[in-house]
Amino acid sequence: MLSQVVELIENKNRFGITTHVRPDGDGVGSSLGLCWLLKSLGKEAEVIVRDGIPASYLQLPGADEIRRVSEIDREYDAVFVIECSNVDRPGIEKLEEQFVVNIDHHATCEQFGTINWIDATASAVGEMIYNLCKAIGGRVSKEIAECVYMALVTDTGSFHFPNTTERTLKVASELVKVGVQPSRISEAVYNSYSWSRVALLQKVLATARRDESGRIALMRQTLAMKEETGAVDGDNNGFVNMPLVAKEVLGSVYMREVKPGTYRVSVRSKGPINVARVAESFGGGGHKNAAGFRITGDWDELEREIEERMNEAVDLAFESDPSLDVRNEYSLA
Ligand SMILES: [Mn+2]
Repeated sequence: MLSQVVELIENKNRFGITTHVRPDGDGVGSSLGLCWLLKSLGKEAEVIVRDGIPASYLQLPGADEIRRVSEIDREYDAVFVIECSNVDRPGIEKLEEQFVVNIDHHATCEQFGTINWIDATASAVGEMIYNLCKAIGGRVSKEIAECVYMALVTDTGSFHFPNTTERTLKVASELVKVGVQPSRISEAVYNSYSWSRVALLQKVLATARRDESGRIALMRQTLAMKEETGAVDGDNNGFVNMPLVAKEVLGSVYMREVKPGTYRVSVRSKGPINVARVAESFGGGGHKNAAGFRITGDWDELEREIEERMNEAVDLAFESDPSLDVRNEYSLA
């Protein structure tokens, strides 16, 4: 918990910080924010990751110093592992031999660290890094603020998602107070892609359809689409959310072929519909409204199965609260 993390930082000096493979805004922002905090306290710290950092996050202060490694190759007093469900998620060998500090905001996270600080009420790990900074008596520098703000913006979908709380906005406000320019961070996150994202979106959206109920939208991305457009990892960020702009769509399924016969599936939902359960039933996981899994088999067959589970999830939401009109909940009229 937090007090153990504070004590550790006060008593030790050399720290590594890492996050999951294919790092996202919370992973990179929180890692860099923590790194700036540790340095401001006179500690030695560095961020190490297995994969490359997407271009939008490379604009964060300190991002150019992130070191790519496949195994632990230096001596640390402790290694912070940011938002990982288990110790293998960073994809870094010998990590399990380290003094590991597990920091996450997912309730489903395994207690794999020597110290585990899990706060499922935090919108992003970034919010926890801000709390840590306050708890340890650190100053929220502009660098820390920019990194933490990036984490908040990306994990809350620009403060759209249900994990956005009063506390999230309060923290964001504090970050702006110390110099964060929200428009600059948003530009970096949302308007810094290559044209390949537009080209890929065109092809993926062309496959969008609704199931018979009209409540579930489904989209596909083939390996060929990625090749033809020259798309890179990250170009498809957020595609899964797009069908949800239609009021009548309550759930969205986005299947992308990662190798012939194998698909990464992202599922999204509105309000009380729990798609984490859908993902879990296929061996994956996530949050109530945003989850994912990996699956192998016949594309059409798998899609039908997923479609069925998604409809079950919608039905369950209605059943558990008969007074609920999921459609009307999203109507402002
Ligand atoms: Mn997160």
